[in-house]
Amino acid sequence: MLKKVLIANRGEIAVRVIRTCREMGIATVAVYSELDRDAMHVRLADEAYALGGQTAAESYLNTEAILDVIERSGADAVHPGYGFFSENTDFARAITSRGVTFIGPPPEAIEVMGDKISSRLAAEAAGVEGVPGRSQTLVDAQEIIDFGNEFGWPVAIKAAYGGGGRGMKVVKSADQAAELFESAQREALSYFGRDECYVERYLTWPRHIEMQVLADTHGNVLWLGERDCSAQRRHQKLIEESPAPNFPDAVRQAMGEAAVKVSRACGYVNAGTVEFLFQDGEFFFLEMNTRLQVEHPVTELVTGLDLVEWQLRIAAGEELTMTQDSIERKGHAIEVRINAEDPTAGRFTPSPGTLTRFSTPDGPGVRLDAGYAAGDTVSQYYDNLIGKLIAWGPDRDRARRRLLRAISETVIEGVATTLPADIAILEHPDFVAGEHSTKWVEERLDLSSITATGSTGVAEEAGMVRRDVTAEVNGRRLNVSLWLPEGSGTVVAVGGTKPSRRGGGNHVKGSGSGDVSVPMQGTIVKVAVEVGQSVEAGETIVILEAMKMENSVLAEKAGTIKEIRVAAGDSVSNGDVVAVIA
Ligand code: MV4
Repeated sequence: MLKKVLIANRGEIAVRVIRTCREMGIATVAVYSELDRDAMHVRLADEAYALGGQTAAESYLNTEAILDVIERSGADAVHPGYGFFSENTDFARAITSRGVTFIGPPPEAIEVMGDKISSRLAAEAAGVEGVPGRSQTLVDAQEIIDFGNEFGWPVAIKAAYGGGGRGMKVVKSADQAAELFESAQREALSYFGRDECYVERYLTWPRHIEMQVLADTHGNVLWLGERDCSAQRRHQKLIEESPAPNFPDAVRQAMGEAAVKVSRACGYVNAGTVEFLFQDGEFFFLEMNTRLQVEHPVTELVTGLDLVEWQLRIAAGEELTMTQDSIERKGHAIEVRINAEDPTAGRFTPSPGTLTRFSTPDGPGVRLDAGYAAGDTVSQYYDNLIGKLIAWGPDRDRARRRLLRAISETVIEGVATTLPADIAILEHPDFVAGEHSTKWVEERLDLSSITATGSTGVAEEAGMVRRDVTAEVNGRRLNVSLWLPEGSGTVVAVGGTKPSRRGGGNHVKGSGSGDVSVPMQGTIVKVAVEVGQSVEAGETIVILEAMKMENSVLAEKAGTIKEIRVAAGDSVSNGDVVAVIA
C-alpha cells in the first residue's frame, strides 16, 4: 500500500482525500499557498509545506515547488484532486519519472481524452457513438451546409481543442453557416490557441448524464452508475444526483457498458467519468473526464463504495475485489454545491470573504464535504466552492426533502452562497418531476426574486441595511429583520459586471467617514480624482479590480480630496484607506 500521499490541491477535495487516507492509515502531506497557511486541508493533514505565492499559478500550479515538497516529505504518491494538475500530463510524467506514483490514469489516456476529436474517434473505434457528426476538421462553411441539409438543422460547430462550453456555435440555418464558422474559428483560436472546428447535430433539450467507472491495472473495468448533472448554469453545475430521474434501466445498462468500452479503448486506469448527452431515449458520447469529479459523493452514497479508497488501492496496484454483478445501487442521492456566490436576481456574483458563521447540518442521511469552517476565508484567488451538501434517501423525493431539510439547518454568514438558488431548484415542479435539461436553469427557471442570505449579515436596499436578530415576543422566539439607516456599519454591495464592459460597473461604498477605504482585496486600476478636487457624495474615487470585476469605490460624503494614498497598479487589502475627504 501507499505510505505517504501528497495532496496537490486545496479546499474541499484536499480535505476529502485526507479523510480517506487517515482511515486507511496512510500519512498525508498538504501543500499550501500564503493565503492558505491555516486552511482546513492544512489543519487536517499530518504534515504541511509552504509553496509560497498567492495566486494558483504562484502556488498550487508551481511544479518546481511541489516537486521540492515531494522530495523533502518523502511522499510516495501524489493525489491531484480535480482542477490544477489533475489532467496535466507534464506534471504526471515529472513525478512518475522520480519514482513517485500519480494517483490517476496513465498520461496516454489523459492525452487521448484531452481533445474532442481524438476522444470522439477513440469512442467511435470502440463502438460508442458521439452525437451524429463529422469527426474531422471543417475546411469550409459548405461542409456545414451539406451536413445540415443531410442531418437537419440546427447543427453545432465545436472547437476541436476546446473545453467547457466555450467556442460552441449553434447554426439554425444554411445562411448563418459562413458567419458562425468564422466566429467559431476566431473564438477557438483565442481561447485554445488552435482554430480547428468540427460539426455535429445540435440537440435542443439534452440532459447531461455521466457514468462513473473504475479500472485497475489488471484489466478489470467496472461501471458504478450514472449521475444526472443537468441542473447547471453557464457550464457550472449546481445540483447533481444519482440515479438519473426518469432513466430506464436498459439505457443505464447500455450506457454503463458504453463507458466501459470507452475506458478500455484508451487504456484507462483509476477512477474516471464518461460524459454523455441524453435525449429522446438515446445517449451520445461527449467526453471523458480523467479525474475524480466534484460530484463523486452521490455515487458513493448509492453504491456504498469509497471512490478515493479505490483510487489509492488501484494506484498501489491492487485488483478490484468487486465484480460488475456485485455492484449494488441503493436509494437516491442528491448533491448541492455551496459556492461563495451571490445568486441575487440570478446573477451569481463572486462573494469571497470570511465565514463569520458556519452552522453545519446533521442528522439522518446527510453528508457535508466542506473545505472551510467558521472563521476561514474564501479567497478571491481560488475556486469559490465552500463545500457540497449531499443527502441520501430511499427514493428521490425523500432524498430531495432531506436535502431541503439539511439546507434549512445550514447557516452561513460573512459571504453570500448559492444555497437560495439550490432551494429554488429543489422546490421547482420541473425538478421535482425530473423534467429539467441542461438549458432549464437558464431558460425556464426564474431566479429574479432570489435574494442572498448571509452576505456579511447585511443586505442593502435604498439607503437602509438589514440586520437579522432574534427577539422574544410574549415569550415566543422570533427571527426579526431590522432595516437600519446606512452608516450603522460597513456596507458592501457588489454587483456583477466584467472589467471589459464599458460603463456600468459595480458600486462599492466605503465606511461613511471621510476616509475612503476599499471593502475587499484587489488592484487599483484607476484613481478618478486629484488632491484638491471637490467631490459629491456618491462620486467615484477609485476603481478597484477584484474578483475579475471592476468596482467603483464611492465617496461617502461631499468635500475636498485632502489626500490620495494609492496609484493605478497598487494592490490593496480589505480596509485600506485609499483617499481622505476633508
Ligand atoms: C452539445 C449540446 C447539444 N448538442 N452538443 C456544452 C459544453 C460541451 N462540453 C458540450 N456542450 C454541449 N454540447 C450537441 N451536439 C449541448 C451542450 C450543452 C451542455 C452539455 C453538457 C452540460 C451542460 C450543457 C449546457 C449547455 C449546452
